[in-house]
Amino acid sequence: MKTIKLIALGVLLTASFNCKDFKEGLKQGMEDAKAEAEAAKEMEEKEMAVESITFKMEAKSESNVTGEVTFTEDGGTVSMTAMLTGLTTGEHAIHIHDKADCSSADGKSTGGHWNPTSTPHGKWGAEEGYHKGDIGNFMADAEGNATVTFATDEWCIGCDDDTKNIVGKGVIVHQGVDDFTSQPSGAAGARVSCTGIIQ
Ligand SMILES: [Cu+2]
Repeated sequence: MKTIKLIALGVLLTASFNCKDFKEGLKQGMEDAKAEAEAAKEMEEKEMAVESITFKMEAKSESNVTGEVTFTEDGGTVSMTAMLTGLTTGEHAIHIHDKADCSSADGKSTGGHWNPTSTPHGKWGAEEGYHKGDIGNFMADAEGNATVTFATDEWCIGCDDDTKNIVGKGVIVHQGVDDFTSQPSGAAGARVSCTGIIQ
């Protein structure tokens, strides 16, 4: 009789211990799942975060070319929209140059083209190579206005990749047309408008 009681007690104790373990395991599992879901949500929010920066374009080389340029990063793509006014009617070049410094009257304080991959100058996407700042040419209408749009996944706003980060660079609008062949600048003439890309 005594033995039976002891066995019964033993079974009872084992059962209650197992139950406690099970409950703790379940609790831990639920906590882990919650933490995982929170981390995933955070990642998603980070990926979905849209960053947008806007700068005023400053007239250079005694031109009247002013305007505004906006860069927006969304889902790994940076889009640029430049609204310009005061241009001469016709085609002009626009590039990203190496420095965000528009202090000189001729805009040359921005240095040469932004070319972090040390490739030849060319048309964007060209097999022979192109600078990360080789946006290209655009048309100004009869009133001297233009809207330039461009988008690429080869830029970023403030990321750690120096071959992609446009922050600290400058936007230059030229009086002339980029011929996509002259090295290293495309022979696009005077720099008529400038802004620094400063975050
Ligand atoms: Cu240029």
